[in-house]
This record gives sequence, C-alpha cells and structure tokens, in this order.
Amino acid sequence: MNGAEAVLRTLAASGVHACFANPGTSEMALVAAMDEVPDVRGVLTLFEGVASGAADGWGRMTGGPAATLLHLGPGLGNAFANLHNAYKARTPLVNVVGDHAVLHRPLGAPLTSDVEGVARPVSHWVRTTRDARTAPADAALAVAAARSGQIATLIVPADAGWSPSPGASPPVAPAPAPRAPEQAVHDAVVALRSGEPCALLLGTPATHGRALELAGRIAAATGARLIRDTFVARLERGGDRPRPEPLPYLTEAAVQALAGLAHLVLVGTQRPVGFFAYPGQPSLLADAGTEIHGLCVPDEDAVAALEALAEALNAPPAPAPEPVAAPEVPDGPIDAMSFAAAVGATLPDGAIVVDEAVTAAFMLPEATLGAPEHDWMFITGGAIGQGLPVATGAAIAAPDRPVICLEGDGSAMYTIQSLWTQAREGLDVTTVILANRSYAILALELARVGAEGGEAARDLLEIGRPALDFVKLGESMGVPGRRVDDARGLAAALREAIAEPGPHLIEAVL
Ligand SMILES: Cc1ncc(C[n+]2csc(CCOP(=O)(O)OP(=O)(O)O)c2C)c(N)n1
Repeated sequence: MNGAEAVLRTLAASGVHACFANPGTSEMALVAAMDEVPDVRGVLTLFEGVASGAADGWGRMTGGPAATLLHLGPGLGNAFANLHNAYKARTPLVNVVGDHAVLHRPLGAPLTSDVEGVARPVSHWVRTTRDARTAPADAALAVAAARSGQIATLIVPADAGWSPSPGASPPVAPAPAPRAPEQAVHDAVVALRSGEPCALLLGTPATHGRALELAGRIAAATGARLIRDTFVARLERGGDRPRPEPLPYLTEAAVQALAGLAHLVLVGTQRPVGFFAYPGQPSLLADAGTEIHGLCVPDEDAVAALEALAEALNAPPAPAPEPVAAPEVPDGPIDAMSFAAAVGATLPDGAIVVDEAVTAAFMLPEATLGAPEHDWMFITGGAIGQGLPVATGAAIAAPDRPVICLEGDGSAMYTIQSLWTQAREGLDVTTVILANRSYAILALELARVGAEGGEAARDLLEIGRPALDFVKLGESMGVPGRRVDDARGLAAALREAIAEPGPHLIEAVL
C-alpha cells in the first residue's frame, strides 16, 4: 500500500466518508487510491470554492468532517473564501492538499508556493506530513482536530503519496470540549434571577439540538429574551422549537434590539460586534450599561453549560410556542416581502434552507416562523459565494431532505459551477436566484458609510449589463430551470420544484 491509500483508508476509518475534490498532478496517487477505498465518496467540483463550501455544508449537517482534496497553494487559495466561512462556522473539515515531492519543492517549479502560509488564516491545525510513513498518522490527527470543531489542513507531498507505507492508522479520539467554569454558570444564575431585563445570546453551538432546547427552557423559566447571532451555521427552527429573535444585521437596528438590557448572557458566542464600522456608529452593539456574562465561549461545551444552568434554575420544559399561520402569497411582483411570503407558504417539512439571499432575505425570518421543522444555514463569515456550495454538500449529507437554496444573483456567480455537481450527483436542491441585477446591498452600504457615488460608482454595483440568463446557465450544467416574475408564480414554481426529485433552478426576477 502506498502513502496515499494509507491516508484515504485512515480518513475512512476515522469516519470521513465524503471528499470534495479538484485535484492536479501532485494528487494523482490520492486520486488513484479512491478506487481502493470506496468508503470515501469522491465528489468532483469544478472550482475549489465549491469543494470547500460543500465540505462546510456536509459538516454543518452531520457534525462530522468531510474532506476536500485540493491542488497545492493555488487550489487551496481558490478554496479560501468558503474555508473562511467554514472557519467562522466552526465546521469540522479536513483539507488534504497536495504539494510537490520533497526534493522537487526547492527547485522553483511553477506551482511551488507557501502552502502552509495560504492555509494558516483558515486552519486551526496545519501540518505538512514528512513522508509515506508519517502521512496516515498525521491524517488521523487531522480528523481528530476537525472533530473538535476545527479546520485541519494536511499537506501531502506527492512522494508521500506514491511511496510505500506501512498502512492505515487507527482513529485518534478528539479532545473533549472544555467545560465552562462553574463561576460562569453561577454568574449567569445570579443575572437571570435578578429580576432585571436579561437576554441569552446564542451563537452557533447553541442554535440546534439539545442546546437550543435547554436555552428555550431557561428563557421561558426566567422571562429572559432569547436572541441569536445574526449569521449562525445551523439554526433549527419550526414546529415547537424555541424561536430566538435574530440579532439584526444593521448596526442601528442591532443597537436598538439590545437597548435597555441589564444583563446579556453569552452562550457559545462573543459579545456582539457590528458587521462593519460606520462613521459615527458604535462597533460594540450592547449598551455600555449592559453587564455581559460569558456563560461559555464557542470552544466550550455549550450543552453542559446550559444543562448546569437549567438545573440550577430548576427550569421545566418550555411550553410550545403559539402557532403562527403560513403567510398569504400576494398578487403582484416579487419583492423582499412577497418573496418571503412565497417561501413561508411553501417550505416543506424537514427542509434545509441555505440563505444567501442578501437584501431579499430581510423578511424571511418572520415569514417562515410558522413553518414545519427545518434547518436554516447562514453565511457565517460574510464571504459571498457560499450558498450554492453549502447547499450541494448539505444535499449529499442529508439525501432524504429537500434542500432549498435562496441565492442573490451576484453571490450566485461566484460559485455557479455548483449546479454542475448537483446535476452530476442527482441532488435534491431547489435553487432560487433572486435576480435584481445588482449588488443591491452595496448600493445601500455606499450611503451608509457616507460615501457619495456618481455614475462611475453605481456602475461598479450593478450587474445587469449584460443581463445574466440563469435559466440557460442552469440548463448548460444539467439543471432544469424556469423564470418567474410574480409572487404567485414563484410559489407555484417552488411547489413544483420541491415535489420533483433532483436539482431545479428558479430565476425569480425582482
Ligand atoms: C468574497 C466576497 N467578495 C465580495 C463581497 C462584497 N459583497 C457583499 S454583498 C455583495 C453583492 C451581493 O449581491 P447579490 O448576491 O446580488 O445580493 P443583493 O445585494 O443584490 O441583494 C458583494 C460583492 C463579499 N462579501 N465577499
């Protein structure tokens, strides 16, 4: 067995069952090993940003890592933006990046670069393995690092792949998440019992599963407000689940939402900070007079901290929230309001929603409040081009659930190649492209930062010249599509696309 096969066998033995790949010559031994290790499903992507985003989507849905297979520094660099989103999401993910053979690397061949340097800002764990003997042991360590919510990047020189290896390494147990200090639980109890206005602010580790349920119980028992970070990796919603209020994206709205709180208890997150700085606006969003209590930081065990808090407060199960009727879809054109109504009226049970709708997303949380149980995934690191790839990875991870990707037209064009992978793999993804033919959010931001733009500035913010034809783009990659320009037509198209298996595209003209 060579080093490449030993690495792949180690990944499989450690529970890595998908590899989103865009390989090159230095990864050929790893490519060849795919035939020997059918437990790892190789999925070809036509751009590395699709591979990294798809691995993010997989990790968000399964809680375990997928791998990417990338080609030296340039391939890893192409994957960077969506690795950044995955890094912020704390998604478990293993990058396997090929490099030149050890003796070839110093010779200045064209693809030589500082691969570790490219990896570092988007990796918690980076290692260049030495040879075919160390490669499988390093692969096991990479998976263990990933399993504790990290991005692990393993760089494999080509000769470590093609040389003989003693074989696969056994899995390495991940380090358990550290427990929040008892004092932090005690401080939160005192704050929540103070009778003063309190809120729990939930970050990614607390917006699904047992943690969300416990947070709902604690809020119901104490009267504290339940708020969530604006963009979390995975929010479980719908049915009888707790309904944390979203912290608004706009600084002034977020400041208003947090105003008047005496105590803010942070659960798996940091103190709230504006997405950007704006002249004359604060960067820190909570009132200066609000006492901030860190129950647990993102690395710590949020479930254990919330269990301890719920027990100390003797919090009973939370009552089911009031039912909310599905919205009526109005007659007329598609705008943020009617788009949200069409989504709210059609969202099926068990859906996975990937939200990169940008300015069209503002009304979605309210319009989908009464929907059946579903997951909602946000753009965690603000780097656009994540929606289509994350939807692709989520669909592979959860093949029995409908995936609905709500996608701005500008954002879609970063990683539109995802559609090809969706068609090739036969994935059940319905993509709605919000075709407003502009970078609308940037037109808003231009004014908000106090910049004055004329015609030349506006020209950099509109994408209608020439007009993009998403139906044709989809069809060229094997995804059937249709164009709609009214809200009821959108709702009908959504129903049809969701009912029919396989990928579909709807170009919704705003
Ligand atoms: C990787 C990356 N490049 C650029 C940006 C800046 N940016 C933020 S939103 C945006 C345009 C989004 O356009 P679209 O998806 O059409 O949504 P709209 O604003 O029109 O609602 C851009 C270019 C970014 N956030 N990330």
